[in-house]
Amino acid sequence: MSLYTGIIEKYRDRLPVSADTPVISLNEGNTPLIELRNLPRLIKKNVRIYAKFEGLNPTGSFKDRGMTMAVTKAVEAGAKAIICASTGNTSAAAAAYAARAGIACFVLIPEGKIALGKLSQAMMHGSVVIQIRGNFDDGMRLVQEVARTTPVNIVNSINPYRLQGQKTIAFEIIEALGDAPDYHVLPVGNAGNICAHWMGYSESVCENTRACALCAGKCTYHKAKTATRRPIMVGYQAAGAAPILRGRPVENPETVATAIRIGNPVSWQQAIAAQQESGGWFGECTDEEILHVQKLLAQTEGIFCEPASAISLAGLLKDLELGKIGEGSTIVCTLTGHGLKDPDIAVSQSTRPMTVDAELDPIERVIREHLPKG
Ligand code: AN7
Repeated sequence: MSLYTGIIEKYRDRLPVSADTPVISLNEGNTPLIELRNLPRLIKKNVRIYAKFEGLNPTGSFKDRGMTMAVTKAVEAGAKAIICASTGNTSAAAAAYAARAGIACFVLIPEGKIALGKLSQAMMHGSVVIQIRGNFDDGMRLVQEVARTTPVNIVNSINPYRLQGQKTIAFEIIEALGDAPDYHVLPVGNAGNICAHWMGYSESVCENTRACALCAGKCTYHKAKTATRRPIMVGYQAAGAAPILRGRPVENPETVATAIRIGNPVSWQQAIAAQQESGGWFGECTDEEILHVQKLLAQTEGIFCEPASAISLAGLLKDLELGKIGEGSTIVCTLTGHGLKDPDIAVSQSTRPMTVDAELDPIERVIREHLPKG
């Protein structure tokens, strides 16, 4: 029998764990890489676009990859309680993994600004939910302060184990494609994930030569590696929460994509380093663009991601249109969270269901009205 048992077991040789580490896992990772078949045709571009659908993780977002590592290491160190500030997904993952580990979990969330699905997860898994009259950045600051005076282990991405776990997404992509893609596009909020992706890609290529110009793929070190190159990294921020693009913190970030409603990202400098080293860039999308593409993806490809995830595709479509990403490219797009996380957004922008009498006639009429023509 060979059950898949999560990213730590799978990539144990590339993660900071030992044989005695008590692994806390919900079998996260191993998410599908889905080729978008209809969108490239629709936009008339000869490109290969793959969606890495992280919404299919146990709690519905990529945060599970980081949380299995952070909680595992916390438990190994004897922690009895973890804490995080969150726009929603981190708190959902922290709550679930803490429950699995049998330890306490405290989450600080901005009052009224996290999606219903995420709030329900934190509550259902029994974490102590503290809503603050402030935003994520306030919460992040308070978490760091309170961790100095109380015995709680921070599981935000300033905890280095988080990014260690999240880097495994790059390992899976390389395995699936046989090498790194030309471009990797993703949303940027607190900016940890773009750094984790870059770390994962970087650890997969020959360190001596990076592009392997010297060894030409022949040295032993190179042979132990899984990729011959690294992708160009492109990160997208919401127009109302784009500190990296503005070059300064945004005091009152606002966006419909509440997951990335962050004005002062913790991993700002490392994210810029990843962008520069890879030869990539940052871009921005309006709320309108985000919601349009969320729906487009749901209706042309059958993939339902949350608004913060759709920004990666919204930005990609713009950059393809501008020619910044050329024809013939292979692009991977991280869809960071599931659309079910935010049912309010989905319902508010979709056609209302109709109500009819429980009779054959009206139903038949509706079907005839809506059948494809021809
Ligand atoms: C769906 O949950 O910061 O740039 O507290 O939930 O690594 O922060 C969420 C972030 C993208 C941005 N997509 O990733 C939190 C939190 C989704 C997210 C991001 C988040 P980072």
